[in-house]
Parts: sequence; C-alpha cells; structure tokens
Amino acid sequence: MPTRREILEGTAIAAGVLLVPRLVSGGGPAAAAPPFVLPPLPYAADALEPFLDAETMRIHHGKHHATYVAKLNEAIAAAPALTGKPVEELLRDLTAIPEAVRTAVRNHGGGHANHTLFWSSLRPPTASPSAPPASFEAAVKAEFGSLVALGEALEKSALSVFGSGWAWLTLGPDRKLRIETSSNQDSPISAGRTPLLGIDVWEHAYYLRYQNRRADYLSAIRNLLDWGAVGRRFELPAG
Ligand code: MN3
Repeated sequence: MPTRREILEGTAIAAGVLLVPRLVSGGGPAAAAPPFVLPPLPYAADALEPFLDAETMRIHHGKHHATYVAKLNEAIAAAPALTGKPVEELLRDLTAIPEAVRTAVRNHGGGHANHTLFWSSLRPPTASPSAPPASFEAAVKAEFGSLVALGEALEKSALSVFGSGWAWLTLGPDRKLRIETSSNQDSPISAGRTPLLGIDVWEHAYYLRYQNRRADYLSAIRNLLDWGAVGRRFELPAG
C-alpha cells in the first residue's frame, strides 16, 4: 500500500508540481527560497531523555514548529513587502503589519521565534552545563536572589498559565529582568521586551509523556535549562 507521502507526491506530480525545491536544480531568479526555514534541533531528538522524550521532540519540532514556519511563509507570500525582514522585526511592531496578515504573523511568527528560542535554551542533561556570564548572575541575584530561586519562580509562573501559552524571563529596555507569561504564541518582543528564556506550556510540549501533569513536565524541564545560553543573551546589545 502506498504511504501517505507517496500518494501526496503522486498527486503533486500529476498536477505538474515539482516537489523538489527549485533551488536544488540551481534555478533562476524565480527560484527564491521561502523566507523562513525550520532550524534544525541543536541536538538529537532523544538527547533530552528522560526528561523530554524523543517522540514529543520529533512531533513538536518536525510538525508543530514546522507548521508555524510554513504558515508564516504563507503570510509573507500574501504580503510581499514583508519579505526579507527578520521575524523579530515583524513581531516588534505588529501595528506595522498589513491587517490582512497581522494575526497570522502574530501567531505563526511568534510560534517560529518562540520555538527557536526554546530549543536553544535547553541542553542535553549529559552535557556539562556552561556557566552564565557573571553580569547575568549578578542581575539574577539582585532581582531574584539566585538562579535556583529564579528557576522556582519561573516554574510557578508557568504553572499559572491558563490554557496554551508561555512563561518567560525577559529583559526590558530598562535592563530589568522580569518573569512574565503570554497566551498562545504571543511574544514579549511585541511588548517591547527581549525574551531571554521561554518555557512552552502548550499541552503539545508535554502531553505524550506527562499527559495532564504540567507540574511534572515543568519540574523535569528545569533539569534541561541552559543558563549559560540564557545568560549570554543578557549580554547581547538590545535590538
Ligand atoms: Mn510548542
């Protein structure tokens, strides 16, 4: 029996559509790459076991994140003036996005940016943790007391999100660290703040392994947080 993919490809070929990206054949000027591409996971799908399972990671990255990218590209195709702008720039001022695609950019641009940050904020539990920069540790100490206290406060905040959303550690233009939450795929970038760390609390992030036990997922994920990577974002210039 043919697979779903073979059927889809057969249909596409019958319709005269080449599924092989035109870029591969070294195409001409019309063969522009879609503006956004799904970044690969920075580790193997099973690298976060036992805290996050490989199947969840494959679906979360390969289906959910990939869909945000595809739908963001659809929105850009419908509003070509946005072509070439980084996703952070799109999210920074949503009022500047044409109304016809504003919700799509907010949801799918947010989804793309949020997940990209999420993957790169986690590290395999077997990897030796990299120390955050001293400047970040000092800011965390001043605001929250310690990294452990920050982790606890983030976990509590993530637990409080009603429905689908995110818990964040953000940096404001005033250089103040904040814990905040957002609904759906809304990004702190749209509120004028820089996300340093985001924790995905959509059920798709944990349901396969943890079912409805969001608290168990959140305490598991604290074993994976890469404070070195988070702290290095604190040192980047704003913008
Ligand atoms: Mn997600």
